[in-house]
Amino acid sequence: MRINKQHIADENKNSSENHKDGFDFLSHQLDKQDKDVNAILRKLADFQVAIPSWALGAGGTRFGRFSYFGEPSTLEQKIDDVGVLHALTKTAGAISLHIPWDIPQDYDAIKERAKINGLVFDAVNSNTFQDQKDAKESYRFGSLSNLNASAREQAIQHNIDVINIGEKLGSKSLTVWLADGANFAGQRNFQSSLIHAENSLKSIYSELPDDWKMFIEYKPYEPNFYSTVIQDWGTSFMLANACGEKAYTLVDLGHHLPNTNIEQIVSTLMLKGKLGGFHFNDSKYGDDDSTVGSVKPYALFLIFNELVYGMENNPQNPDLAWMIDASHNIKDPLEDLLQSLEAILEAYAKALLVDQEELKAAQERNDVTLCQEIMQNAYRTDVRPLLAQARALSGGVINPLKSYRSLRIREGLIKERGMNSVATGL
Ligand code: AFD
Ligand code: MN
Ligand code: MN
Repeated sequence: MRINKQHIADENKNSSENHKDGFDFLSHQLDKQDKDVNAILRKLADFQVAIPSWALGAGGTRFGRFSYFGEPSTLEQKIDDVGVLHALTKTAGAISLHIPWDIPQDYDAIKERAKINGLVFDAVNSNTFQDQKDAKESYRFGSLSNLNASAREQAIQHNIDVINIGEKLGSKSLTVWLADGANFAGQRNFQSSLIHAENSLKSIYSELPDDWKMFIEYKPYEPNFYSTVIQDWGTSFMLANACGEKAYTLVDLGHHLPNTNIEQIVSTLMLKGKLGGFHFNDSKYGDDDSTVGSVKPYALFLIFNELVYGMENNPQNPDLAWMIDASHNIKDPLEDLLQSLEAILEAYAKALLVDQEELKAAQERNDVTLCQEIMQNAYRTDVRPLLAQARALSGGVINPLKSYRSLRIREGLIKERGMNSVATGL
């Protein structure tokens, strides 16, 4: 089902009166605080978040997987699903593919499909955490850090193949996430694992096209439960530096131990010009498990405050690649992604409201109370009318979730694909 201009216009007609009241009130308040509402609206409208092809079906755990009805079972259908998100929000203008789950059969047709939906191809993701059918070597004991040179070479070659696929689609970056590590103490020598991982990453990097970037994710645990080769931002940063200027660290919100100060990591990486990408999700215990902003919305705001500061003050850091990296077990994945997009834009808008000059002055006076007040005043502002206004001005709907339901999108997808379609991926 494709959402057209008429659908959007009809939807907005129903919500426009309420929205206008809310927006007029808020913009009046912000005017009085000397905020440039139009500049904020432009920034919100420009902000594009990539949707990963693996977030469009239901995830699962080792205990089981409950498919969601009408899931996309082909790459074409996944592109259409992101097209729905983008038509409603005008914020999801890119798709990030996972290889080999999403290898295009017909490149021209896939590119055309993306174009019709207003999408570009974001970073391509390699997969050396699962054994592939007919593969010569197994990743049971690691991929880029495997002790067996032939397994390492296979994993390196896979990443090069992924770059080649991405080039045909117009992608400009490769994201590497390594599952490598150890399940048991004493299983592996930490130093040799790291040396192998570094050399393998350098081999991949040497094949990276000039105008590409390589993003290196880190993660403290899972699927290995004793140690992970690239366990934290420091290790990723070190490896990115070892590779060269086109290699960057990627921060995934779900890849931190409890209480890690992620905003400080963001700030440090941007100061050093090495934050390349960002994966949004939220978590209580594990990885990718909750909707963005649903558990720790204030932490998300503090992270955005550093991102905004870095975007304004760190020209040494490149434009960031934003992506939602989520995997949900029971919700309608598209509804979940709509909620995530809203939470991201909300945190961004609030961070844009922080008065940086006032904050700096309060910090210089060591007025700790005022510093906290400045942050919390911004955070406590209900910015949702700004988001709705930015969307409506860009041709999206005022209330995406409400419209998703009233346009009966999921019902349409079930009719098209059936109740029991299954998305490829994990
Ligand atoms: C897993 C990893 C990581 C990665 C994604 C795609 O934890 O976040 O980005 O798979 O490979 O979620
Ligand atoms: Mn990730
Ligand atoms: Mn993850």
